[in-house]
Amino acid sequence: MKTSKLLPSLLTLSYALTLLPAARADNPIIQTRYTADPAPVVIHGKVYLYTDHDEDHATWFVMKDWRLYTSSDMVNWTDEGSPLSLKTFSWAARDAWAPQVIQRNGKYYCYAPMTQKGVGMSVGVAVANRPEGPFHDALGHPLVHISPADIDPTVFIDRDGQAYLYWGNSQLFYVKLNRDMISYDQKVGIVKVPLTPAAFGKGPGLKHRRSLYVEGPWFYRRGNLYYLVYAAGGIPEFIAYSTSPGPTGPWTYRGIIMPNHLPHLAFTNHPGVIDYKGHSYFFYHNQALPGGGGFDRSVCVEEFKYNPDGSFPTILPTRKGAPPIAHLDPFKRTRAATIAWESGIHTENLSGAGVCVTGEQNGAYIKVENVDFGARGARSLALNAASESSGSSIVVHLDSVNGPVIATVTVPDTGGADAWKVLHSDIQGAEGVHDLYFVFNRQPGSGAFNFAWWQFGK
Ligand code: FUB
Repeated sequence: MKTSKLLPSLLTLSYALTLLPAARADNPIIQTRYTADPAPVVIHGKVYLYTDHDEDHATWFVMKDWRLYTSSDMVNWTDEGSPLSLKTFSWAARDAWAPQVIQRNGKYYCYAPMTQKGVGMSVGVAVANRPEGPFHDALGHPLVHISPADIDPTVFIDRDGQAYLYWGNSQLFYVKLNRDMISYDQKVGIVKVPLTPAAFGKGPGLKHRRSLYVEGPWFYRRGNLYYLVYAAGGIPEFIAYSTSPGPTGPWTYRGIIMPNHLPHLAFTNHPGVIDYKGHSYFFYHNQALPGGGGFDRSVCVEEFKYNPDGSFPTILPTRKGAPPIAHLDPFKRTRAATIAWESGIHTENLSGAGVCVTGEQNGAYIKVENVDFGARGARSLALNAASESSGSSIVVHLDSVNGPVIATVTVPDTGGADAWKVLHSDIQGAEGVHDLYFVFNRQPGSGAFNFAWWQFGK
């Protein structure tokens, strides 16, 4: 868990200079944990972003659980906790690597690779009644194990109802899934997709004129064109793509989407592509957070537009990421774990209260972006907190961590870190659209303090 944000350096400065001045999301979009291998999916009008979780201070891929974040505006991301972990699969030994989730039959299926005890990397499938989970192992054994490199599943349902699962490192395999989504047509078997250099055309390259499939496939259809976006070229990886007139090829190499050798990128990269509310988004990971590295990565997002012929533009990583596409309504209850940017806090799933925020340090803060108080503004604030000592407060600022103060909510000793109390404050001066900063004012030696949700009143 990180306690400070991007370190000032010349490298960071050049990265920051790619910013646009308008309000935009902050990359990496998740700061409370190291996250990798983004798997976004739109469900019920919301973006569900499943990720891996790199453990802190890792010197190899040390990954034990998967995490979920949701957003309706692409800038504020709500921590939904961990919907599944290695413990979900009795046969798993380690390596909770790149998953993908899809909806079918009123259920949610998560395909995830992990090391099978005594065997090697295998792909499992877990099922849930809600996208938030909890997910349960659908089979009690792996769905596929055909090679030592069975990683990075990507799943897709075509318009005729046929589902496909692609996966693999160095070689890309696929099977046709049956309608139950937890078995596949053994007759078709497993076919290698011809994504070898010999099959490539002359796609527009930057440093590379040819590509070589490595891993991280992301498979989808747009109109009549089928896309495979993937990590390519060896280490450090760049993101390339191929297209096909059908779900099983023939594939044509189309070029590089995100080059490598750029500031803050990790030696791996991993794509996730969605359309949401009329916009197109490219998710990837970098190593930009403090303490970050090839095994402590962080998920980012950029908005892009397809070219008229369906090809991708080159997408470069930016510090500011995608712009907001909706205002956040402050008059609805918002979980404190809804965060555009933070400093010095961590999130934790507390029984009875869901994922909450803990501000350990004096001055720790949460930024919530693009909040619309309307012309008449807000007059009151309610927030739900639990504290085992008195003397702390949450100070609410507009537009910056030192901006105008609209509320100071004193947090009493509520009787314990799990004894929740709704606290109230009158407020003034919150009209129109603002970023909100909830700043934690902590007394030295004060005890545990948790923050569950907030809501403004008119
Ligand atoms: O996160 C572990 C592995 O690194 C993934 O499976 C690959 O896609 C690469 O990102």
